[in-house]
Amino acid sequence: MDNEQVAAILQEIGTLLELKGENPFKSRAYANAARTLESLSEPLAQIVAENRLGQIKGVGEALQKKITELVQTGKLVYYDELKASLPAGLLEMLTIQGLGPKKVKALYDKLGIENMDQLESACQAGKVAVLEGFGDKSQANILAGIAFRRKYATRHLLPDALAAAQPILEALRDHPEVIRCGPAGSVRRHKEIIGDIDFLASSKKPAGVIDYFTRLPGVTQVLAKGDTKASVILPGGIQADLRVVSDLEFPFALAYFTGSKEHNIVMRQRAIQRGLRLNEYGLFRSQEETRDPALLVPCPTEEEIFSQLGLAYIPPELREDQGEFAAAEQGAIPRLLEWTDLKGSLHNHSVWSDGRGTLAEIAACMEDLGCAYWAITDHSKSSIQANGLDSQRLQQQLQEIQQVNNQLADQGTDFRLLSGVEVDILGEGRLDFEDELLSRLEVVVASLHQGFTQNEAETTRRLIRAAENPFVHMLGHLTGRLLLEREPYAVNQRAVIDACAATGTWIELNAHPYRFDLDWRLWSYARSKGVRCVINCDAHRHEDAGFLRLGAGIARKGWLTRQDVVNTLPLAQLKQALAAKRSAAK
Ligand code: DGT
Ligand code: CA
Ligand code: CA
Ligand code: ZN
Repeated sequence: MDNEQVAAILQEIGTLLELKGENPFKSRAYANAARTLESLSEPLAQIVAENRLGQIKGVGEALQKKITELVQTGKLVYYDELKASLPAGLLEMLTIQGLGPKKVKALYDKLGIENMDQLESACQAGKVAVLEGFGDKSQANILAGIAFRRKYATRHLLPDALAAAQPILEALRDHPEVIRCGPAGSVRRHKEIIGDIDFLASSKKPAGVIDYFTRLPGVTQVLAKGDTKASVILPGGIQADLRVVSDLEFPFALAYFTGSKEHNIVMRQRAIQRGLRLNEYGLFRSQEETRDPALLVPCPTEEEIFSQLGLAYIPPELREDQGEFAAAEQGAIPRLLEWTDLKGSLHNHSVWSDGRGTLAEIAACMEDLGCAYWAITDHSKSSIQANGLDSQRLQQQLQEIQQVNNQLADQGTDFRLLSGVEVDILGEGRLDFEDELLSRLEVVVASLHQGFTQNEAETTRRLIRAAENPFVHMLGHLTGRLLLEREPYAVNQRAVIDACAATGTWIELNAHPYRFDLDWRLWSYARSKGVRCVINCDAHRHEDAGFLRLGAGIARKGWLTRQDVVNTLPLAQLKQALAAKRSAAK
């Protein structure tokens, strides 16, 4: 068990003890110890092995025993028993706004309420209002808090969060008392799923900025409001927090609130190793926690903070503690892909299957957006629900693409449509079309759209067989996941990546925000195997071209550079790249 896991359990023990009504000093001791363990610079396993737990401040004998048990066995009998002694629903009740351990304990002791549903019924029956320490207002607040939790499931797709954040950021930039501002948190790190939006601003008059923020159009509810921070609900039910700091503090607060939490922990450890302390207020020449301005190491920008800690600048997308520190120490952070490097998308649909635009409309629109090419890869015949093309219609479409391209050439335009198909991968990895037909198409994407229920070995075999076909350029949306809707199907992704490496097959990064598939966490592995990425819109309408930008952000999270991404190539080179696998197979 690593330091973080041990810290999380100690933290939870503190909460459970509070719920049991134990001595507050006891529960606080656990919470404090958890914080201390989080910022340790060496693994607990080593400290335990060398019998040095006693040297850590705030870790007495009883805690030493428990930490040792956790580190050595991965379990703690005391914790398991404590947890079993209370209903599991109590912890969930703590997530309701305004309900702390004391109140949850009172509700449990006096009314026997064990979970959120029971709490809701009790409130509706008026039983909570009459309890000592509660009252009508408190009961109404609890009901509102429960409704809120239900309605606003706290996970949102990235583009929804970006769309909600955009007008707020513009409004903040317009405010005369705002010096610097920007997004932080998971939005700035370009995570595929967002819990809440975090804004940060610097100002000499924070209270005025907070007031302005809570009154902005689009703020549907104010959850909390103080002098320097506020939480609100934006359209779509997304929660947004704003913190306002001094401009001196801004870079430190930005680094802190950008996270991730895991990344921050390593940053703090690095500071401690250098005899410094890093927190949201600054970097201080101090051996203990402080925010004393006299001890501050001034850093006008985030770059300077990294530099003080012996690191090259780490782009926000990489701040996940996934190897960025080793790279930044050696000055080996790659120059990441920019979305403007992308020249077009190689997996898109038209009215011929389930898309909206005609071929001529798509060509005009994508040319206008500045693309160099756009592949038309409509569905194949087995995708009946998506109006998939049979071989005859596909051949008609080929002719129409030729006509559109001829017209483009006559107009002296360099933009071209590319012919193609998104061919279904059928049972045992057979494809929906014969090789002969595939060989006449410029771009072949092979995707799984059916038979998800099969076991992992079978699905993996199907994908590998598709990759082995010399006419398949790339595998589409490898895991079939639909974020917040459908789990990925069981597939051994690394085995498929290995097969793509062996056969010279590319893998799609499907940039549809429901998919972002292949996941960013796997691209480092694919890259290490020499597998190239294609960032595709899977466009069904013109607006979907905007997915290229989102996909590029996900590719950046996957450490990808321009060289790793096929559709950064200009048309002539792309055509060579498309020909390579086929000629190698001859
Ligand atoms: P989200 O909102 O779930 O999508 O993810 P984040 O990363 O935006 O998380 P959030 O909003 O809870 O907090 C924003 C950042 O603040 C987070 O990435 C790191 C920092 N932060 C928050 N709480 C802690 C903490 O307990 N310890 C440390 N080290 N950092 C924290
Ligand atoms: Ca957040
Ligand atoms: Ca937050
Ligand atoms: Zn598709």
